[in-house]
Amino acid sequence: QSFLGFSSHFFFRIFVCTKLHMIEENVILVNQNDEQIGLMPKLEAHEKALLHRAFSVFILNSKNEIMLQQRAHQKYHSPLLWTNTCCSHQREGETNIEAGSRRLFEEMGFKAELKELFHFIYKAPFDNGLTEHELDHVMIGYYNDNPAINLEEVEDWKWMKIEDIKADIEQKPEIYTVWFKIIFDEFYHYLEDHKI
Ligand code: DMA
Ligand code: MN
Repeated sequence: QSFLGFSSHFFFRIFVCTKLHMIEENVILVNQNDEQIGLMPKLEAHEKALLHRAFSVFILNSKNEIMLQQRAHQKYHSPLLWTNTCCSHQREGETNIEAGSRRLFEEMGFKAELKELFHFIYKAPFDNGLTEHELDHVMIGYYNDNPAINLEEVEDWKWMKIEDIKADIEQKPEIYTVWFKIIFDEFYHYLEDHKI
C-alpha cells in the first residue's frame, strides 16, 4: 500500500521514531558532584525539582558576538524568551560534548567544535509549576555562518555583541530566561579572566 507515493513502511518508521523520542525523554539525576544517581522522565524531574544534568552552549563568531536563541512559543517552559545558543539535557551514556553537538544540530542546524568551560548549580522555579534544578555544563564554540533553525524548538535567533547583551539584560530582564541571566554573568567573567 502507498499514500502520496510513500510506503506504509515509511509512515511506520515515522510513528516509531516519534514514540521512541517521547519514551527516551529521560534526564539524568545527579548529586552535587555530578555523579549519576538515577534516571527520570523529563517532566517528572522538573515537577519534583530534582537536581539533574544539563548543558548550555554558547556560540560566538569572530566579531565577538553571541548567537542568541528565542525559544519557540510551544516550549514546555520559558517560551518566547531569549537565551544562549542552545540548552538541553544529556542522555545516559553521552558525554557533555556529544550531547551539546547533538542538540546544537537538532535546534540550530549546524555543527561546531565545542569546549567545556565550567559548570555550576542553580535552581529556578517557573510560573507554570515546573522548576529547573540543574547542574549545568557550560560549553563554548565558534561559528560564523547563519544557523538553520528548527521551528519546533526555536522561534528566532540573532547575533548580539557581548557588551550589548549585558546592557540589554539590565534594561529588559523580562525577555531573557532565568538561567541565561545567571550564566551570562559567570560566562562574561570567565572570558575576562581567561582572556578569551
Ligand atoms: C533545558 O533546556 C536546559 C537548560 C540549561 C535550561 P530545554 O528546556 O531547552 O531543553 P529540552 O527542551 O531539550 O529538554
Ligand atoms: Mn532541566
